[in-house]
Amino acid sequence: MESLKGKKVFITGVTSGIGKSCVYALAKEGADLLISARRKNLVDEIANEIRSKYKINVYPFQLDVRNKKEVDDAVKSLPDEWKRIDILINNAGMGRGMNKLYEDNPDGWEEMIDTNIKGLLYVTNAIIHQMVERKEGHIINIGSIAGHEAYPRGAVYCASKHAVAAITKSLRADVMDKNIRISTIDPGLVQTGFSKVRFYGDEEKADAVYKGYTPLSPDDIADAVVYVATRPKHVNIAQMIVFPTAQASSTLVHKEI
Ligand code: NDP
Ligand code: 8X3
Repeated sequence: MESLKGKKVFITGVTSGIGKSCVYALAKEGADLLISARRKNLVDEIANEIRSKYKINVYPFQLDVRNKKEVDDAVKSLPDEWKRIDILINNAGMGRGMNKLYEDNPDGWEEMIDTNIKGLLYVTNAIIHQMVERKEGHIINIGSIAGHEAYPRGAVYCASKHAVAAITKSLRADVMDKNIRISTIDPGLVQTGFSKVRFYGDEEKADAVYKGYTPLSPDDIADAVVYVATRPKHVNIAQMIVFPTAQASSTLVHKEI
């Protein structure tokens, strides 16, 4: 097992769910963390808490991954001691709506494509050059089972996560001679803020997604992230699908209600 002590880990989307759990799990391992999301007040709160609890170095900043200039500027203006990033966790992502394509709101398509595909590309591009130069680094994408299966009422979300899967595979081939690991962790149902965002704030609809079975918790995925990040340098966990025990596919979930 490789230690994460003092490693610089850049994480997007840390104010909720999987990203937030990753912050705490990696802080516990002694990593130094560059943490970001759009809600800067929440990023700052988390930074203060983990600084005092885990005695690690933390660099909090505001970042909307959809904005290429903001992403490039944020990475370019990192203080020297934060410029060398060992691990990037592309976590920021979202779903909008669950409707038949012909009844869906195209505004949500833009948001999903801009965040899940273009945002991931912008952040990856801003950070990978220094990894290529140093011939060292690890990028862990948070994909989804929706990147393996296409389910009804999920065309654009599934398309965005299929894109993440394709980018992950191509990029792995692009940097296999550069000692850079590219991994994807692809969860099934995880109880986070995801469904509330997907259903535009409708808590009843969101809660129903997780009723009748035990969903994954974001800590379960953070645990997987720590596992993937701590393998010996010659070991790349290329892809990891993680389901709750009651889930067998995107559409097969055993619910007792
Ligand atoms: P949450 O809604 O709980 O968290 C999403 C995080 O992403 C928030 O911190 C949010 O912060 C951030 N975010 C959203 N849009 C942007 C943006 N444009 N720029 C920067 N940060 C952004 O959802 P999850 O934790 O569940 O989602 C995390 C990842 O996991 C996503 O990629 C999602 O697709 C994936 N996933 C989730 C599953 C689930 O069942 N929950 C299953 C499979 C994959 P802020 O609003 O402050 O910017
Ligand atoms: C989120 C999980 O299966 O609801 O990626 O799309 S799913």
